[in-house]
Amino acid sequence: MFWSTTRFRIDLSRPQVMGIVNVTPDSFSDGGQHADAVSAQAHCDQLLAEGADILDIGGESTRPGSSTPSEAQEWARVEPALRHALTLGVPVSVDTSSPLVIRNALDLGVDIVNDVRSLQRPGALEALVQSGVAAGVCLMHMQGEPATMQVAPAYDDVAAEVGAFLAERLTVLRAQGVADERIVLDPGYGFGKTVAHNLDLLRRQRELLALGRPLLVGLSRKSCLGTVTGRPVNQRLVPSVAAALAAVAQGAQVVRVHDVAATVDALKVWQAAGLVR
Ligand code: 8Y4
Repeated sequence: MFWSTTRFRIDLSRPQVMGIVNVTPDSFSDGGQHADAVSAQAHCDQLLAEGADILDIGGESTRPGSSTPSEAQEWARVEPALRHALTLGVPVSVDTSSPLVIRNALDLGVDIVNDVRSLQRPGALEALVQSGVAAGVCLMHMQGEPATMQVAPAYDDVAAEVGAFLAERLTVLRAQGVADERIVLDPGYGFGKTVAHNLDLLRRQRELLALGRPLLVGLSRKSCLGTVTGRPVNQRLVPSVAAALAAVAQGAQVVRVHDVAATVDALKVWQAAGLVR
């Protein structure tokens, strides 16, 4: 299976590691936007040196309680990091729901749009379709909105409902002329899901492959790993690597992670043992 993106046709016969680059203002630094841009660029270089196959760059925090930047602010944050990442020779993904950011990023030549809101914001799908470039796209399931999604997540059958949502978004994109090969699907771990929902979904993750598209998953450092292990967010390296391997064992082709070096090492052991390609 392949993932077609603007510049790269990504071979998904081996697991791909997507490294996370957050460009949100550091409240402890008084260096302003320049310092943020420099540290985001250094982070791109580091993740690449650690073996990242794809870089995912985002400027809007989806943490509950975080304030939403304007679209122009979000673009100002991510633009320098995107420009830098685009020189590094690997596919570059922009993590955004903003039509303005999608449009500008695709004009710049970004390879992938990773939208936790699955292009449901007014104008977002149009921005992708009217860009005139065949970018890749990741469609993710979320129940509710980031500010409130963890208040009372509820499902009759989480795997069935996530699958139905992703199938519907796939249909909508196809109807707009987005080729299947450009699309990957994501169960959206932690987005409007209890720990039990997340674990249920992980156990049944392979069912989502019946939709015919590859799976991208993000479990790295997430709160459900904290609940399972009792570890705070800065001590979740081992839980995160274990979760990434579990997701690959359950059919995921792309893992979105903070800790690229450790994840790449773990996957190398599986590859050496012939458990994955
Ligand atoms: C520490 C730091 C603990 C950050 C948790 C987090 C996904 C995603 C996010 C995902 C895709 C996050 C942008 C949440 N999660 N995109 N984005 N899939 N496709 N939280 O699972 O990393 S942000």
